[in-house]
Amino acid sequence: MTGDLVSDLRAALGDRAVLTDPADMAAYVTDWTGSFTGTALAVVRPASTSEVATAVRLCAAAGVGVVPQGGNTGLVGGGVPDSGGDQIVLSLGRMRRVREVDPVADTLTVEAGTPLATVQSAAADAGRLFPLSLGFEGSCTIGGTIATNAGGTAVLRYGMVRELVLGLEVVLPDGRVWDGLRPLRKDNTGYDLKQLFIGSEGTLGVVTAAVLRLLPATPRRATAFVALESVEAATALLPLLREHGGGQLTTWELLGRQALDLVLAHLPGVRDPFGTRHEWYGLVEIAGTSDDVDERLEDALSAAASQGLLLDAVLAGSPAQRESLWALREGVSEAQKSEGATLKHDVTLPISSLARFVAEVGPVLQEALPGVRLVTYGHVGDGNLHYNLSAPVGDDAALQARAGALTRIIYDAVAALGGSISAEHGIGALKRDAVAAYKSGVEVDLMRAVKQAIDPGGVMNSRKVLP
Ligand code: FAD
Ligand code: 2HG
Ligand code: ZN
Repeated sequence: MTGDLVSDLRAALGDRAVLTDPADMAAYVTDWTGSFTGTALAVVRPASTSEVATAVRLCAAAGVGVVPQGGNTGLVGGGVPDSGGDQIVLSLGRMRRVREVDPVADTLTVEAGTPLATVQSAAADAGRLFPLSLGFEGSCTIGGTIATNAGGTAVLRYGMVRELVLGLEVVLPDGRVWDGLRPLRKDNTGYDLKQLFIGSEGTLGVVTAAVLRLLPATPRRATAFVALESVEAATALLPLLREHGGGQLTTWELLGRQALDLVLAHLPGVRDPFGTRHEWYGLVEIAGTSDDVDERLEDALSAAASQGLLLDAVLAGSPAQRESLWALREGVSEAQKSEGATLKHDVTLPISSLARFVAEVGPVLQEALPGVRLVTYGHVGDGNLHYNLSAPVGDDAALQARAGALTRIIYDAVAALGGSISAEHGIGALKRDAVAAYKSGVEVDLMRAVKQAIDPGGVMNSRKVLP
């Protein structure tokens, strides 16, 4: 049966669109973190929406599951197959056309496999801004960011992907195409179907194209890297930054010393901007169209210093300096990966509880695994921490042996403080089983009902997200 499927896919899409050689498939069956590796019947690379529809229809008829994949930069193992070897990977990598830029509607229509950086450039070429911004924007696809409802470093101002999408084109699990590719700002005709697919991590359908909102360009950027005494200082600074930012505050990021140490140890060409060590650092950016962004930032930092919330600050005086400050923040994932075994926890809490969370959980983790390194950083302005752990120096095995217990300590503390175990990376395979423990029974029932209604045959990425 499945041998027939591969022949049918080849006949319909062409030989070059269907990979079965393990060497050709290798890059598609292991994720960026290296923690998730599986096997697949085939990797299918359609070039158009109708080819996606054909591939999904053939898989559904053969009873074979489909794992959609964009740039394979996801951090929860959602875009790679498991070890069952009975699914196909459907890569959107060949669908990378910008279909339309509409200056009147202020929208951009793109195919799902378009890299995020290409979307940003297309917006810039039109004198506008597509504000989604994250570390691997050259590699991740717009379809992947939609499927995960990605966040990044400008959520504080512009919101998550969910707020940037006006319309979607989706291939459904039975191979039909839902054409919701509309640029409408207002459409109150019942359930907002596109929002079901955004953040569904490929479990309800394959996103093939999207209409995206464009925003005013922000050519003037004022950026500072600051030293802070505590997480409390970082959260106390937020209202000040907001007040002085005057609606132009775009980024407020946090970095613990351990995170900075890893960046300084592993990334070439970076340096500590301060002469002395500090416990915590922040990266702030105010962006707009006029030069007052510099003044706004300076005023905000002076006010913060006079209230004792700031220990030191470096302002970027040139684009090159801005890049080097951003590199310290954006390099953490890569640096932590180079350091060895990592346990990722992309958590979110009410902002007012972040400091308490960090103060209370750290000592409990140290007791559970002496020497464990707390690599804490993230989007503090959104209440989102990447509360990642690295193994005690030279002892990756200890971290792996205690992984379950350490994660439970963190998730229990998050739940007790009213937070969520995934802020922006999703559930995928990594957190699938935790969902049952940390979402309510009603929520899990509703999610299952949606899955059953749209994908009763369990074709789409069915071993992910739902417990
Ligand atoms: P993939 O990894 O290929 O897939 C991700 C999920 O979406 C999978 O479940 C997959 O099945 C599904 N999927 C992919 N394409 C489609 C499609 N067309 N239709 C339906 N389902 C699909 N995330 C943030 O939110 N904020 C960050 O700041 C951030 N920074 C990152 C930094 C680094 C260094 C890395 C490696 C990742 C980062 N991420 C961040 C993770 C983030 O989720 C991804 O980078 C991005 O959103 C995924 O895009 P992708 O094309 O690589 O998707
Ligand atoms: C970031 O904010 C990303 O840098 C990646 O979301 C976080 O690697 C991680 O855990
Ligand atoms: Zn992040």
